[in-house]
This record gives sequence, C-alpha cells and structure tokens, in this order.
Amino acid sequence: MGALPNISLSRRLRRTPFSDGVEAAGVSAYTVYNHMLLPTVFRSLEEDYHHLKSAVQVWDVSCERQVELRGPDAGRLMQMLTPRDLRGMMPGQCYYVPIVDETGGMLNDPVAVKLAEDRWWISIADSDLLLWVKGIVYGFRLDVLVDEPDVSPLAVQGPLAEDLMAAVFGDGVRAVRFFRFGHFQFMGRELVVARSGYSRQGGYEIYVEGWDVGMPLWNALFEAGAGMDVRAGCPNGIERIESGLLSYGNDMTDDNTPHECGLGRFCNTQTAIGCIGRDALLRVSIEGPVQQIRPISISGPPVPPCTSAWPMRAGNTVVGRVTSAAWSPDHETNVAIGMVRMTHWDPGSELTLHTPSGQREAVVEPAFWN
Ligand code: THG
Repeated sequence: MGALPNISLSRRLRRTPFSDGVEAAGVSAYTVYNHMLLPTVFRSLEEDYHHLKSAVQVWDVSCERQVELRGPDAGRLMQMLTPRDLRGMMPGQCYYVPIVDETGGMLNDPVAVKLAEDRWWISIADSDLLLWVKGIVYGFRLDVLVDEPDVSPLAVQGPLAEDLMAAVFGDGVRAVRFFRFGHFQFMGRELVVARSGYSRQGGYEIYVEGWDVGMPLWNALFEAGAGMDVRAGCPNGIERIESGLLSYGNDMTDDNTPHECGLGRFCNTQTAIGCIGRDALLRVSIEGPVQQIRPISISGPPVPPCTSAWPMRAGNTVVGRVTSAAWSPDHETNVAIGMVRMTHWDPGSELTLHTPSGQREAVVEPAFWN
C-alpha cells in the first residue's frame, strides 16, 4: 500500500483564529468539519487521551460554527427546528437539541445557546444547517435575521480546566453550572463562557467573539497554565467513544430519527408544538425505534479507524453496523458505537463484526464506559 495522500489546503477549507497557535503547538492531523479545519491529533491519539484525562487541554473547536437567530420570531423559529420543548429554557442556559427535517430525520445535533428571548446561537455539528434555517425563515416569512457570526468556540477540557479558567477569567467561572453560561471579561470584551464541551472530563467552552481576540486568549491560557501541564488538544476519538458522545455524519445521518440515536430523552414531541417533523416523530415515539445506537466492545488487537460502516452479523443476516471504533488503553479493549436492530440490541448480545482487519467478535455492552 502507498502512503495516504495529503489534503490540499485552500480558502474553501477555512482556517480559524487559533490556527497559528495550533500549528505552533505541533498539530499532527486535521479533519474538515463545517468546511473548517479541526485538529484531531497532536502527539498521538493515545498520548492525547491520557493527558486529557489527567490534566487540562485547550481545544480549537472553531468549527462548531454558530447559526445566530436574531429578532422577534427567534424563539418561535428555534421551536420549529427541534422536538425538544424549549418553553422552560431561560437566557443563560444551553440545551443539547436534536434538529429534524419534515420526516423526523436528524439534520444536526447542536447545542442551542439562549442569549436572550430574541437572540440565540445554534452551535452546530457537521452539516450545513444555516441553509435549512434560512429556507424556513424565507418560506414562513419569519421576522428574524439568520447568519453565521464571527464567533469561534475555544474549549478548555480536563480535570484541571476549572483552575485554568479561574486563573484567566477569575473565580466567578467556578460558579457556572453544567450547560449554563455567564459573561466574562477578556481584553475589555465580554465573552460567553459555558460549562460544556465534547468530553466527559469536565470543562468549559469560550465563545470567542471577534477574530482578533483569538490568539491573545490562546496565549493567555497557555501562560496561566504553565504550572498545570496545559497542552493544545482536540476532541479525542477514544475518549468521546468511551463517553458515548455521538458524532453527526458518523454515528447518525438524516436517515436516523432521534429515537434511533438514543436522543429520545431530548424529545418532547407531544408538547413541542410547531416543531417541523412532529407528526412523523409522534408515530415513532409511540411505536419505538426498530434499531438503536448501542455501546459495542470489539475483541482482539486495536482496530483500524472506522472509515465505513462495518456490518455486524448474526449468522448470515446483517443486524447492525459499527460506525465509530477505537482501542481504549484504560479498558484494554476496542470500544465502539454502533446501530443495532431490536432483535439483537440487548446487552450481552454477541455478533460477528467484519472489519478491514478481519472478522471480530462484537458484544453489545450495558452502558458506555464512563
Ligand atoms: N459544544 C458546542 N457545540 C458543539 C459541540 C459541543 N457542536 C458540535 C457538536 N459538539 C454537537 N454535538 C454534541 C454532542 C453531545 C453533546 C454536545 C454536543 C453533549 N452531550 C451530553 C450528553 O449527551 O450526555 C450532555 C447533554 C445534556 O445533558 O444536555 O454534551 O460539544 N458548543
């Protein structure tokens, strides 16, 4: 086999306010997410993993782009987009919200940030949600402006995240609760700082408003964290599978309902009046899904990266597919996320998995590894 080719860089593949810092820190691999660079590895996937679980990392997650809704119809529009009931949501809160189309198919699984009654950010996963939202606004003649503002999230994740954030923003950040946000000063600017992030190691996300604040904030975090072994990091492919954090485009697509994705707990289809796709979801919420995402362990040595859905069989019948997989150093087995048919989704169910490195035994686990 020849070496894998490089990806050519160009203007279409957007850099971020932190790219200079990321490259100086020695990024060794990127992926593309929302047409933007997203680091995936610094030292090695495993070294990054151990460090994330023991210290603190600064992540350039600018690719979590914001779709901003501004105007009198912003709240109504937000409720049209999601089957999660938003009536109890207050400014200062973040909600993980499935976004579905008219058939109940998943379009995105973002974090909604309620800045004010008439101003929201939708912090999107990897699909062009802006186009769907602008189409709805135009079609329904809603009184709301929709655009992608100059906002780039920077995540601070790991057990020492709170100490590092307090060193830069003051002790006030310690009081921010999970999926809440506050406004904190940096360089004379008010930034939204939320307790959230794409890991289960604890931490924050800073919604960096204004490209020019990017590198000064990046540098301030590394100066303040010198005694904490702070490093540049990124969402870690091993940790996020252990944690059961889903990846749109990998673990789910618009062919899946939220219920198939195990996101039924974020749907209130009965009371989410006005939600597009509500009728379709009412049907599946009554009957239940016939396939669902499950934690899967895979026997044998480390598997290669999962770049296509690997079929799982019971006898000769395909009864599921693994969509993400990685070797877990802490659990000393391959951990994975897969979509499994109802007949074989119970914990302990043993299936035959076909990977590029041969046939393996796959077992449906009772829970993710956190
Ligand atoms: N943070 C922000 N934007 C994002 C992500 C993020 N956009 C892209 C992507 N990640 C969206 N996907 C997710 C997936 C999972 C979670 C957040 C965003 C998440 N889920 C927790 C869970 O499932 O247990 C908590 C959900 C809850 O309790 O409300 O955190 O990471 N800004």
